[in-house]
Amino acid sequence: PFLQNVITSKNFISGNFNTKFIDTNPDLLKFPKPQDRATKVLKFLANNIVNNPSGAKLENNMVLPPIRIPVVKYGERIPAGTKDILNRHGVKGVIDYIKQSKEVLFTDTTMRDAHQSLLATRLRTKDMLAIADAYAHHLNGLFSLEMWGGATFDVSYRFLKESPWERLRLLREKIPNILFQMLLRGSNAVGYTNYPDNVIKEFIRLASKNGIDIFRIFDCFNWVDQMTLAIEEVKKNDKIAEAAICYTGDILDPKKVKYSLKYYINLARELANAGTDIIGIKDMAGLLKPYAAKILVKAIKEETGLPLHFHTHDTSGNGEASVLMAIEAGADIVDCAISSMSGLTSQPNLNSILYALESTERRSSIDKKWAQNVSDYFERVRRYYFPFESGLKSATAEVYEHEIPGGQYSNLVVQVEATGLIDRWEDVRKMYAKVNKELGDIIKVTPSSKVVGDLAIFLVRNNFDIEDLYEKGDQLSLPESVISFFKGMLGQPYGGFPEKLQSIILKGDKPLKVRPGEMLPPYDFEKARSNLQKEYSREFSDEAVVSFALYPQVFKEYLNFVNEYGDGSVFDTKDYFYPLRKEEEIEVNIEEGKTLIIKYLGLSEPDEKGYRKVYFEFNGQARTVRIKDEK
Ligand code: 3PY
Ligand code: ZN
Repeated sequence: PFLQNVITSKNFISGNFNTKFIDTNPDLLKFPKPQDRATKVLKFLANNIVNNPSGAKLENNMVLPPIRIPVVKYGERIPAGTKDILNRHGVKGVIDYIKQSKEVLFTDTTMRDAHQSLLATRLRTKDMLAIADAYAHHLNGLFSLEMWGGATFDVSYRFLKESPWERLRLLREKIPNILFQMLLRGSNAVGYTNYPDNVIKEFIRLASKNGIDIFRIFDCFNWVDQMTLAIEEVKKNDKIAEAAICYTGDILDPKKVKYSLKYYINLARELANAGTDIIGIKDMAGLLKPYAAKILVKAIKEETGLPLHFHTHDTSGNGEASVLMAIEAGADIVDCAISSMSGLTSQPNLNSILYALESTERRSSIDKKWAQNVSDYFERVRRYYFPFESGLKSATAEVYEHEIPGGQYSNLVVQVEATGLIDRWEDVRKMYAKVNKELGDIIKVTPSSKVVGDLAIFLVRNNFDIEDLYEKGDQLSLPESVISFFKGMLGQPYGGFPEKLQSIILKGDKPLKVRPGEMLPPYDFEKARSNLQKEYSREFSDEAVVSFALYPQVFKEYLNFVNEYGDGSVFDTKDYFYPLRKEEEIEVNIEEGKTLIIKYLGLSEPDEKGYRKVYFEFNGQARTVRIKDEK
């Protein structure tokens, strides 16, 4: 902690003081009150009971299954994996390894896209760490783990009250042998808007330093200008750049001319010229039909000669067929999720595809028994997250109509629920398709997908239709994301903006024509750091400062929350999300060997100021916590 007291004073430590030092620096003897972590833990639980911020509830008779962690052969050395190739032979070593590999290589997306797509990104670090040894010791045949980026960064701070950096560091410690991969939204980093170039650079530097090896870089409009800076920066950090093509439309349909095979081939060439090490096909909604996958993969491989990494979502149920077709056409690496976290809006099933490839030339050496053990683990863990599931029970062909990305789907359901519109979820999906058409049939992936989603919800909530946008679009208080899109703040969509609608919504203001990152003044990191240090009287790391640069409000709310309630990551998942039930007793491990035993006894009615008293037994002693009832 950054406190100018005597034991942390630079002058004192370096011996640069005389006998008057203490007299002339009285502040140095002001020591902070030791943080009472136990009180924070009780406050956190009391707040859950009174305000239930996660919205998750367990009915009285509901039981969640105990978590079972498969036993790893401890004491044995962690076997070598792809990360060792990068460590020893650099990026070129990894690329050569991919090129000479006869096997299909697999990326496991369970810790990023799978839970983003199934559980509104809520999977907590604790539940990842518990299975990390199993990955390191037994699933070292995986090419990479996609475990960071996309929405995980924001959601960690916003909803899980834990640090995404800590997640990265802790997983890296436990899994030193498998390449770590993240999803980077080009000029939007891990946010929903463009950032100044120096923020993108600093973010990539720190992500690299903390353990990311492969950066899948995309732009929501496939605008290469918004990707080159990130590609170059990744390479400067001696990491692997995987520039990705976002797929939309249908190359098989001669009526859908906007996003043709030729369009994708040209794009692939541009990305190869921009210096990408691997080329990604990012089919974020799962629209790439199996036979189209075969054509596209083959064409792009021929055009670029680069290793190809294939990513899709199984929303339609055709995802596994697309993966197999992509493999057939020469895809080098494919994304899948562990069985119990796969399917629907998530990635296709890793375990099943391993069996599908058995006895073929491109069969994988990944340990199928351990893939099952890990699946068993997640099957139980997933149950704890049921409030965040989308409700989808089977694959749906409707995705070919609405085109909602898998990674947006479960988040959108939660957003729709929070707006009180869950009864009109079907209408929102239909409106999503209409809005897309009206915006010019854009590529929908974060953040452009958020624009479409926000506008669809806005229209449904207000009982408006598309015509209302034309008739009174200049008078409506449209979502910020929509205005920002029309202003050009997300970049230039392929094929341009729908100009009539744009001029109505911007009320005649001129939109940006150039890359927003060029216009934004560089971010002043040192000023941000010193402001934070002043406000919170402590030191802030580079990682914290860049988090603040990306998400100023969310990051501060996180800091304030942690000041008041402590770090959310200490709780088991049940106790983190769900209010305790009366008479329930739990254990909280606040650090190795330090366990609190807490029993919830009951609560009072609110007093005249709206505060309730929450009664606990804490390590055998009675304790009361006052909490404002915000409901
Ligand atoms: C994200 O950017 O979060 C995505 O998952 C895009 O598919
Ligand atoms: Zn995805």
